[in-house]
Amino acid sequence: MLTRDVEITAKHVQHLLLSKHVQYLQKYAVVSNESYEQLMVEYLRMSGIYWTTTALQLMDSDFDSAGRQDILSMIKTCVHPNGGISAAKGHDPHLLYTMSAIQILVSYDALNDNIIDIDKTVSYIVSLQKTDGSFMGDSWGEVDVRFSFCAIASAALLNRLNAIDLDKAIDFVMQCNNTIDGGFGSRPGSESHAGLIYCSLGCLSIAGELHRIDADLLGWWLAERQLPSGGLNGRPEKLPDLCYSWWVLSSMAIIGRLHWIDKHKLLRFILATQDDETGGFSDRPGNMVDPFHTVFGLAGLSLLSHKYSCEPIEALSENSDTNSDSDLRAQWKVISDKIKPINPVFCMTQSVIDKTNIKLQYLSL
Ligand code: 7TP
Ligand code: ZN
Repeated sequence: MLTRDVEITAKHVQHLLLSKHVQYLQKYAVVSNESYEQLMVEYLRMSGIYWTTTALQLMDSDFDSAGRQDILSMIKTCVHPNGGISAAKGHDPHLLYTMSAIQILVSYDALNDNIIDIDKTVSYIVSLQKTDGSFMGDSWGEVDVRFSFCAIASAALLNRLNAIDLDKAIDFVMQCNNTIDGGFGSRPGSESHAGLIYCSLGCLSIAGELHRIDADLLGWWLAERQLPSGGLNGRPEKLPDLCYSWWVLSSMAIIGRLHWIDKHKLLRFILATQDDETGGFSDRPGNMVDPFHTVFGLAGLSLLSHKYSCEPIEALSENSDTNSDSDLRAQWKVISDKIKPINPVFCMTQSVIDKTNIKLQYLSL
């Protein structure tokens, strides 16, 4: 079978460029100064702010209180009379940006600062649930298991899970489960995809319904996403992409099978996607960086360095140690010291989730 992959060489970056990433992201965090990059991504700005601020929080570099106020005021301009939140002022509300805004507000401990009306936001979420339990992303009506995750995770962060019909919502998520590979697609009968598996497992973890999946079958499919380069793809025969370090790893962490991938090879791939001039991470080595891949690169490193409990692969490669292997090994301590633990369901710093009432389920082997 043909394998589509990239090659990682000694020329690629092999250590974490922490301060470069902070510099890169701080440029994006400034809401009032409409830089060229920001205008380019106006249609997803609320998510861009969530990616940027979460990445900075993971590196413990989010002490800019002026930025916090600007961001809270910006969110206020995106709240619609129906309770939904849009990507930017004047755009239509959508569950995607409603969730991003809620994630930002929770991480800034600003849920009760009158930026949003929680009751109205909850009724917006409730209004998008259909009779089969699925959720539409907005009033245009597209249904996707991603929107189930946005709805369930948002309701949980607002401490109002009881407002939605969770049993029916989970029944729909389970209809998206494929018995052939244990994965999940966007709708019943759709092909499995790592991003949708993450969304589905997030729903099941919040609902405490993870016993409904075949974790060994799914864990096997997820482990098969790792390519010889060490990078992960989102489904068979696709190129590796850094953001799948998050979608696949967080899924494996939720089902207690994170140690089924080779963490050293993946570390080498993730480090190689950094840009040593501009800072930030890209999808593949040498490509253009963006805040999206930057947060998921850092989040993947966080999971790998804090959550990977068994070390069978490390033990195996111990005797074939070259100089560059031991340099790479030394990076683990730097990474776990410099990047805070991440929550695998919400992709927010674990310390923020610990302050909420949210109960999450995880499987163990
Ligand atoms: C550059 O082309 C795209 C393609 C899709 C830009 C955005 C999208 S997307 O909105 O559908 N989306 C998120 C996404 C964002 C970026 C990006 O963000 C660039 C700059 C910024 C500033 O904040 C880049 C890509 C991207 N993608 C596409 C992608 C990811 N990996 C490979 N590709 C081609 C993902 C996409 C879907 C998405 C996934 C998760 C999520 O939480 C929200 C949206
Ligand atoms: Zn990607």
